[in-house]
Amino acid sequence: MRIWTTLMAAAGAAALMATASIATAQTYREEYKVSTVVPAPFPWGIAAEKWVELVRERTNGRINMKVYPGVQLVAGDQTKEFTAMRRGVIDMAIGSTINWSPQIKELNIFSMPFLMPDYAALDALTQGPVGEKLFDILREKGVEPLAWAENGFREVTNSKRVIRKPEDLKGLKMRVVGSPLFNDIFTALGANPTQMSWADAKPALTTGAVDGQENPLTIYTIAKMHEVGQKYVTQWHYVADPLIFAVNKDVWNSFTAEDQKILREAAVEAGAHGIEIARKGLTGDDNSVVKGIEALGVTVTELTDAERQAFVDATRPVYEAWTDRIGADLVKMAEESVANR
Ligand code: X2X
Repeated sequence: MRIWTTLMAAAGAAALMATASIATAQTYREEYKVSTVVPAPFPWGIAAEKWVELVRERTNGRINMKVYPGVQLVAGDQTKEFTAMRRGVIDMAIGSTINWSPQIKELNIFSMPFLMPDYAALDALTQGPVGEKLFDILREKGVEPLAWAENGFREVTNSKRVIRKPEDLKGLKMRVVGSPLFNDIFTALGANPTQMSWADAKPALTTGAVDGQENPLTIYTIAKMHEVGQKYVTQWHYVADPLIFAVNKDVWNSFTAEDQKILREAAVEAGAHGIEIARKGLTGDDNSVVKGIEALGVTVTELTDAERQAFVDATRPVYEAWTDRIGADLVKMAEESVANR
């Protein structure tokens, strides 16, 4: 009798488990779409591929994700990516804080000119109370944020001349993206900024519709911007854009707790890997990215502290105006995190 009961219990448990796994398989979709702006071999795209790969491995294929680069799910308009993810047109994304800032004004914190002097400052924001606060805000807005990765410190390039002082930007037509904050910065510096998606940027540089742009040097190198006339690069490190891994709320809630954990841990790992390659050749003793750009016949200018200060001063009114728009409390929190890094 006891044996019979045990056998029945075991059979019952097995049946239950089979039902559970069928239910899971039925609720999960065949594919989850992951949006990015650029594909591998940009560090951004590599981080995305790594996430997909780790999740596939660790869920034994239960969660099958696919990267859709070029923000093709929103016809190339990167400033619509966040809204599309919130509405479920996009399931998941690894997005730049710049591209989501039109909907989440607080993400403009990373675009405050000269707030972050170095990578330690950037890390102090993403890994500290500012990062936590931003993740809370994202959660309130209907997505589940999981981890950080990195596009990088954005340097200014152009086809006309060396930029060493604000006056050198005077009259230059500059491609900018995402936030009106960039319009304000470049206008304050005497340039003529134009908002444009990444898809339109390279053609505009090729035809000379614009003279310059700003982007991390990994983007400059991999997109071969020297071939579209960008012969002058100035390392002014004025802002940096981290990337955020996030999932639409309903999609997130459809996963089991076990799978949510896998997704989150894989995002953290893929993000760390992405950050490592985004900084390779740009940190410590390794300046191979800059050397590589110079080897293409491009003039790379590093500013002295005094030269950099002139840009800080010229953009200070913009910083102050945007402190109110972003929220004085958050800006103060960020300044403190930077000071205590
Ligand atoms: O469009 C850009 O400049 C890029 C690729 O860096 C972003 O998506 C913010």
